[in-house]
Amino acid sequence: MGARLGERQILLGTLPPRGSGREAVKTLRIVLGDQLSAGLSALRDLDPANDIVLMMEVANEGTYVRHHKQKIVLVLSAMRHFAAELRARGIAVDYVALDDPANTGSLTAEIVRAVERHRPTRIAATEPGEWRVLKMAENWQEATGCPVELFADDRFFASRARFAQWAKGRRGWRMEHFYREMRRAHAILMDGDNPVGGDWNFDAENRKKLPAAVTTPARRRFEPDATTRAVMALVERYFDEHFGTLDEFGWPVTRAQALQALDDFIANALPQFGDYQDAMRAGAPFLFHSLIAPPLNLGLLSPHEICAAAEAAFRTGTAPLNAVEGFVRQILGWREYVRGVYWTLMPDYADANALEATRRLPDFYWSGETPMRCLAQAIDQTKRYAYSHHIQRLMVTGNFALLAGIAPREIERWYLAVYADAYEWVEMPNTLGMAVFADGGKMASKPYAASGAYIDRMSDFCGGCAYEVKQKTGPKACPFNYLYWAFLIRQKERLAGNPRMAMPYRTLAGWSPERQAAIVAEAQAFLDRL
Ligand code: FAD
Ligand code: DLZ
Repeated sequence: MGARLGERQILLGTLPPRGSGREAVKTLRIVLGDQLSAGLSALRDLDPANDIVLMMEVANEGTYVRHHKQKIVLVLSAMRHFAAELRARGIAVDYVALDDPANTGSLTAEIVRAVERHRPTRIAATEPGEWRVLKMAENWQEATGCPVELFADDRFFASRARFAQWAKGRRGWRMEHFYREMRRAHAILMDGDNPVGGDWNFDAENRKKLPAAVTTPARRRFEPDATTRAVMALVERYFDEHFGTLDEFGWPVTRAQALQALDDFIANALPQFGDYQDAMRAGAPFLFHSLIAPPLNLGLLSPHEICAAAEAAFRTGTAPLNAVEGFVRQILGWREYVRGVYWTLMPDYADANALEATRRLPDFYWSGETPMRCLAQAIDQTKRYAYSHHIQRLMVTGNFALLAGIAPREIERWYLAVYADAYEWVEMPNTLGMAVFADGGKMASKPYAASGAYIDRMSDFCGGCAYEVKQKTGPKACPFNYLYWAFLIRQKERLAGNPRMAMPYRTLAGWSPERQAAIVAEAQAFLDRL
């Protein structure tokens, strides 16, 4: 007992004697870094007398895209805490640390080594959350010579099959339709057969600008403990060239901390979540958002308990319906919907490029050095916190990538790298489908393209910007303005027939060919300078 996690060691449990009559079934149970849930399907029916849990810190999972340092710290620290909790329950955990000299750096090779060490009767694992890792898992039986049982990941409201059944035969998929079915199926915010409050959606109340006089609540962040600090040192050593800084690390790394973060959100931010969901303010990264995606996507919280906590806040009168419905829709609706889209459309989805965008990602996405203040703010927050909220992702960094025609795969890899909550199953549809319309409308009914006026309306960014948001052309004009119109002109054949794009195309129809050509030329000159 008492081994440091720098070493690989079985701490508890005795291996059954070999060749002594009836051999007990010995299962090697694999827990990946985003599967940190006590009720994980791979851990069900675990026999503490015979089974061993295998957890592996491997360099490849940190580098297949160069993840933000905070994301790697979060995953590895949470893995170490989870292993300690299993051990405290008397479960044998074979934990391979990143700096174990024998560590091969890859999941499959580590499983092969573990099978040689333990000679299990079978391997049990929960389906990985990502296509790439699922393909690896499908090879584990052949690679190890040991039978592998892959269990479904049932930590979601909807199984993959449930989504596929919903999607089958539908001409267009829309989140709102799926969400209503989920509300009914799981009896969330329902009064009998009807939605609470008489409407399914209260978004009309949820698009307010944040008045300067409204203060935002201090948020529950967590001081790194000894385990997290040890991982931080390791990450600085192994991943020193990765994006982002560790100074502001404050993410919950245990289930107990994640529950505290959830309580803090429900009590202090949820009541105003709806009102200011789309607002942005310089120097205020969190506003009234939940900050719950990083622990949720690791498995430290379940979506069911989060929705139940939000609904309870409404039922007890501590949060209004527009806030609670808006929040529940993100989790019960969007999160489940994008997972369904991902698994239904992979692997072809990864190559989607309906708008034929080919531009390289500008360097300022990594440095944050740009005179466009909205982008500089969003990227600076991303560096410091591995976080920016949805509207910054969608309407600032995403909108710019859409308008500038950045190649979908480049911007998609950027989103996967830079956020503490980023996993391909949730990030890819949001990027390809929602932010850059690369799937041509599978996810969203129209591109989320906007000029500087939208950013000005929803934030205080434009005030201190080097550009002038009210100017449409000229050297001081906000680049979002001419990029927006040039985008519409460039994509006219593809988008003008979309009824939801009718208004801007009507405006454009009133412009002379010369005016249109001048806008295109100005946008092109800007893009050439990037
Ligand atoms: P809140 O605003 O408080 O929302 C509550 C919860 O709802 C979130 O924690 C999340 O679990 C869920 N949620 C909200 N919006 C979405 C959405 N569009 N899709 C799926 N779930 C949603 N979310 C991720 O979890 N991982 C990602 O890798 C990711 N990449 C994104 C990339 C782009 C281009 C965009 C536009 C959005 C992305 N999102 C991603 C969705 C969303 O931006 C984040 O979930 C959210 O910002 C996380 O912060 P929060 O926990 O404070 O969320
Ligand atoms: C993201 C991540 C990182 C950085 N490191 C590890 C790791 O060392 N070991 C591990 O088991 N998982 C890690 N992960 C999470 C995996 O990448 C994740 O399981 C896949 O992306 C599937 O969702």
